Amino acid sequence: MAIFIALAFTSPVFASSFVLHPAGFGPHSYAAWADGQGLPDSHGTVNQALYFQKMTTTATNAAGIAIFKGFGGLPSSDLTGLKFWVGTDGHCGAGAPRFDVLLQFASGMKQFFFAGCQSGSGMAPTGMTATAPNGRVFQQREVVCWYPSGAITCVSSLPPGTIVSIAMVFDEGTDQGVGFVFLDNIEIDSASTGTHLWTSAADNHDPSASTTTFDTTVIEALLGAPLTSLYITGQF
Ligand SMILES: [Ca+2]
Repeated sequence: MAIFIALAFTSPVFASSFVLHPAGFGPHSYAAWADGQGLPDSHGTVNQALYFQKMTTTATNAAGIAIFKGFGGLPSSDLTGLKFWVGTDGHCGAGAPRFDVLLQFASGMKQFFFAGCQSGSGMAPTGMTATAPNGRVFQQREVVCWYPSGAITCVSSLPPGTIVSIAMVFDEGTDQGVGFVFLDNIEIDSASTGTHLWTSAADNHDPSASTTTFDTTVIEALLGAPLTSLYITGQF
């Protein structure tokens, strides 16, 4: 409990801004904006995509991760849509890349709810595809249901609770697939704050936060929980 309290008071403050923080932990694993790899951006002509990799075994404690700030404190019902465009040359597995929403219930307990890229794992194709200037084909996928951590049944909506954090996690390694994926046009739809779309690092309200962080203290503060909690079954 002391660790939780300490993290709460050392959290970076980006009040009323919506920020995507690329990050990574463990060997050969990170997320970072990559020039020339994605679909056209809303600002400029760099055609960035958000690259995730885990170039090691799945069992290794490592992941590429991106954490969103600005949604903490909103009720779970406020989250009306989560989408991204995934490069079809990359890994789109049951568990990675995935959206992870951490909710806190009235009881004070927290739980992760996740939706994996692969069809049947929480996300599904919308039917939209596009080819990037470099030739990479992207397919849009959206969250259609959520797996409460530890559960085997996908629920159609999040239960009542308060959003602690939203993240994307890539932790399936080279034994599960190619060990990387390019994502673009990452979209979070909020009933109260509107549509938030990241086509490149330039869409961040805090561009200085677009540089990949490997500081686990910072990552855990953004996540609102220890990294080990990503693998806890049930509530904690
Ligand atoms: Ca882009």
